[in-house]
Amino acid sequence: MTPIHETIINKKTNNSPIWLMRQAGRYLPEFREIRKLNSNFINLCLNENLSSEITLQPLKRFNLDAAIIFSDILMIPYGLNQEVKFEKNFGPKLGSLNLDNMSKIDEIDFIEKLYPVYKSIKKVSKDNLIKNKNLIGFVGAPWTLLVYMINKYSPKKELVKDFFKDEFLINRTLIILEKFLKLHIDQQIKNGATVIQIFDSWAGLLEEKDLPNYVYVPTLNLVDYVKSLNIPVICFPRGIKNYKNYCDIVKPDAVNIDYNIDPVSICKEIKIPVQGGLDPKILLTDKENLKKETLKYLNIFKDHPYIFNLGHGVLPETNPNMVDYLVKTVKDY
Ligand code: 1CP
Repeated sequence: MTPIHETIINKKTNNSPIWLMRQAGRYLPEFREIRKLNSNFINLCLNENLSSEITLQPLKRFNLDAAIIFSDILMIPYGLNQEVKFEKNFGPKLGSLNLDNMSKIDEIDFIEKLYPVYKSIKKVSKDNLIKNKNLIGFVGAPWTLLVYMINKYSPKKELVKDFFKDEFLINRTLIILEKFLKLHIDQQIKNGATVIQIFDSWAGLLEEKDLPNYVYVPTLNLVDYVKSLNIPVICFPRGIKNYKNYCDIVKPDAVNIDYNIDPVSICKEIKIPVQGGLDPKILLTDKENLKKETLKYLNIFKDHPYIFNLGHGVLPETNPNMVDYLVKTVKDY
């Protein structure tokens, strides 16, 4: 059994598995090298030779326990025929959302459009570097995808004023998303993903009263689906205030915490395996501070099933030597 499966399934403590969100990405010079020659991000995700190579890049450098497939949560709106572009220094930009068009997409067309992603997963799963390690497949949670699809760009600043105006559009989109997210999860598993992570990066935008409708119910449907396929599922409801409520209702196999939540109270309140927490900005400081903060999380969770990770993705300005130091600190613990 892999170290991550030991932690999630057997609730093993003290074996310190580690992987990092955005471990494949712009902080690695070997990624930037490929990215420079491939200005279209979607096409890069759809190039199975390059995306599988990028997926394995961090495993060549660091003693990580998992690879996460190089793709993006916005491949789903792309697969549903909404235009998706990534603009330099701006982020994602989506085209208009056409419900009639989206309602007509059938499963075969969708799978065909995203086929290179699945082939890339298959390729990585056969590589020697992934032996006794996990290959993490992922999806965006329905709420976070809805945010991008309706807002059309990152809600970093705010949601558009009339975001909730068209209830019919919102409800229909959530139903369509559920269907195709299940399909996407299924295809990733069929091609070799051994863990699924559900990213709800914008769960923190919602008021408590709206969580059942937009976060709990749609995510629970996906979690139950992954469980039915006998694959562990990790949820990351970034920015929510009450992780305990979330875990009690959604019941993922493990939960990733963000860096704003107090890990001591999480450890006390939450019984399921926990992942992550360390602020990625700590990797921008110095080794002494990184070691101190890393040991803080390891000590707090030393008797709890715990997978080391960050409280959000690795920042592009991170020095790879700091990532190396982090992985070694965790492995030496
Ligand atoms: O070179 C570049 O400009 C591309 C930057 C980049 C990368 C490396 C984007 C654009 N996506 C990715 C890969 C990616 N995205 C992965 C696989 C690699 C890995 O993790 O190692 C994963 C799992 C994601 C998931 C993702 N995409 C999320 C959920 C996690 C999170 O960061 O909160 C989200 C919200 C996205 C949307 C997205 N894609 C890219 C960007 C810059 C963003 C965020 C936009 C925003 O701030 O709203």
